[in-house]
Amino acid sequence: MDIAALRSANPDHWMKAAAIRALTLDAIAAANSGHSGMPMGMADVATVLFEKHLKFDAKNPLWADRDRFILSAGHGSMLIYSLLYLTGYEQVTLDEIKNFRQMGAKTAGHPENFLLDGVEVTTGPLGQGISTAVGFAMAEEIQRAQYGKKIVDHHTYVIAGDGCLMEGVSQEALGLAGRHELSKLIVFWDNNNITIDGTVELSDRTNQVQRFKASGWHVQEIDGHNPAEIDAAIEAAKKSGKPSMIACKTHIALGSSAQDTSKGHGALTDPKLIADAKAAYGWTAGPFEVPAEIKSQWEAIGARGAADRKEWEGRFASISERKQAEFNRAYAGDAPKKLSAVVKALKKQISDEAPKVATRKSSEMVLEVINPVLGETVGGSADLTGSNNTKTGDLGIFDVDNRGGRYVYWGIREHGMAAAMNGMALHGGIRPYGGTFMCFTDYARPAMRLAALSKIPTVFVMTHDSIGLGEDGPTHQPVEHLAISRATPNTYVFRPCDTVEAAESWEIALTAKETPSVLSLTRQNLPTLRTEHKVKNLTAQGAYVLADAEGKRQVILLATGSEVEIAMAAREKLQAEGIGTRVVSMPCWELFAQQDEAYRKRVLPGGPVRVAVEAATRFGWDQWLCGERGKYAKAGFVGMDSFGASAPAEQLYEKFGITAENVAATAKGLL
Ligand SMILES: Cc1ncc(C[n+]2csc(CCOP(=O)(O)OP(=O)(O)O)c2C)c(N)n1
Ligand SMILES: [Mg+2]
Repeated sequence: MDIAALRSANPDHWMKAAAIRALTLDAIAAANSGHSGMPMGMADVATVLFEKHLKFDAKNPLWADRDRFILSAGHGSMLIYSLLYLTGYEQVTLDEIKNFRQMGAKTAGHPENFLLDGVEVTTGPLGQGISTAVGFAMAEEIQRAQYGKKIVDHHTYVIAGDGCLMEGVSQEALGLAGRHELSKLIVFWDNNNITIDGTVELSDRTNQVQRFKASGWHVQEIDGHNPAEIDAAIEAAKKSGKPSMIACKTHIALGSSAQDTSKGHGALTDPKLIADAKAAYGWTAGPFEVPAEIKSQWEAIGARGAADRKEWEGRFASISERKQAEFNRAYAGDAPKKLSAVVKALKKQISDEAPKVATRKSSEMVLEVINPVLGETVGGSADLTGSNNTKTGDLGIFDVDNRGGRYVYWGIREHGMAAAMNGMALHGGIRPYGGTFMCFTDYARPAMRLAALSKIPTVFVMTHDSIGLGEDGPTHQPVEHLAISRATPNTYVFRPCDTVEAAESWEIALTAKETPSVLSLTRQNLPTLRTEHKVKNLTAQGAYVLADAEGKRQVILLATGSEVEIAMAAREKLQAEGIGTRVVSMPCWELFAQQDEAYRKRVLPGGPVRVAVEAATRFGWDQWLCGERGKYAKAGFVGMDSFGASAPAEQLYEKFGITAENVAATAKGLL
């Protein structure tokens, strides 16, 4: 690579890009960790993108109509931190660059969306950024249909590496973007042919250009160090009616002795290597120094969008006040007042009518009243629409010729769906929910974890939540998935026992601002247990006394979802024998854990024996079976300790002993 020739061909461009490379080297040397090669390789692409194309205003990073820039190759975090610092984002000071990867710094090892406004997506787990970006592009289309091009008209740009493209989820993302002709999605592939173990050839020979083309993308191949080619390619990508991939041939760790080798992937900290690389760049400034002239050129880039933003604000002010308020409300993630009113009305109706339905059907009944008053919901399912009951009448289907459609046929792409839903929520203005079978939580898991970590209130509608699904058998019967979901920090796991609890769960899920929800719903019918109407949302307390003991309280039965019915039947048996028994419904452990100790002790007082019943593994239950202050109550558990089996649901409940008789016997055995 003839660095001198690159320098002399475009000196202005070169020095701006060199600032990224130098800051990257300095910050990583100071941290003694990080990934130098990727920012050094992609600095030219990023410079041209920010200088000539990206619509942003560094002083107003959350401007709703900004272009979104997503660093899918999140290990190259110094690329985005350098860009944010250079262009003048206030949150990224030089001190932040100097404190890269240190305790309390906003410049974390990998970019985290909740630490910095300029970071749209938390990335690092390869493949997530590009998949999440698909949701951004879909959200943009939906919002444009709702508010018009003068209010919503921006691009989503992604930098993805070899690793992002090798991850399976990238194909789910590609297929979706191609099918929906998401023409405002533009992906730069950092085609450096290097990963950690060596060359890409060690593990892959996929022709990425053909793969993207086969998936319906517009593809260009360029020299990723030639600013004119980069500029022209972005220009062409913007004009294309398809999503665009620009394969940028680059050199990892450009200009250093580690160039084009896997050694260049990680932290380059050797002082001589750094000095030589800077010399090759013609960079004479000291560590962390950016010459004033270069910094001011970058700051001018950061201010370039200010005029655009002002014009946009003028256009925004010209739409009706009602529309403005609606837009701002949806962007803020605030639910309309009507939400609670329709939920209450439904609860009352259900308590009166007491239907016997599966909670997946309950969920649909709730969505039927919520979707019309919450214009920002976007529903969908990974090819299980009729099973997940996620589609309501008024939504319309999202498609190329119906961008306003609020229902997405995600196809058999649980992971891609979950990531894209995260993207929709992060874009702003959209409340996504999507369904699959609870068992396939596993297939969506990496994006569900990122939703929790990134504080995204995505709603995962997981139906067929136990052996109660019956004949499809153990491949489809979750037993460990509640535990996995509950083990994830910042996640609400709702397992409603009837339609009233389902309505309450949805209300909480759709008003949460920073917490994703998992709705665990049955295939089999359940009776309405909340037959006495309560205006208050009892699920918001996480657990509550559904039926109290008559006489001396000797037993507390704890249950969720489909097993609350069983607990109620066990209570009848025990009461008939004069054993005072309380039933506690626990639709959301996480919310119960958040209640004050006094409430928790009122619901679960010490003394009585406790038996939990749930058609899942015991894992996690001991925190509730154990008394407050760590003293074990006499406790039992009725549930699953193996995989299920293929048979009708009622027979399975008998076979695995999840019956009222067994619950009552377990309690009596403890007395
Ligand atoms: C899902 C996932 N698996 C593994 C890793 C660890 N990892 C970080 S970067 C990397 C190699 C990525 O190669 P590439 O995207 O080509 O980046 P480059 O070496 O070119 O910077 C790996 C395996 C990760 N971050 N995410
Ligand atoms: Mg690579």
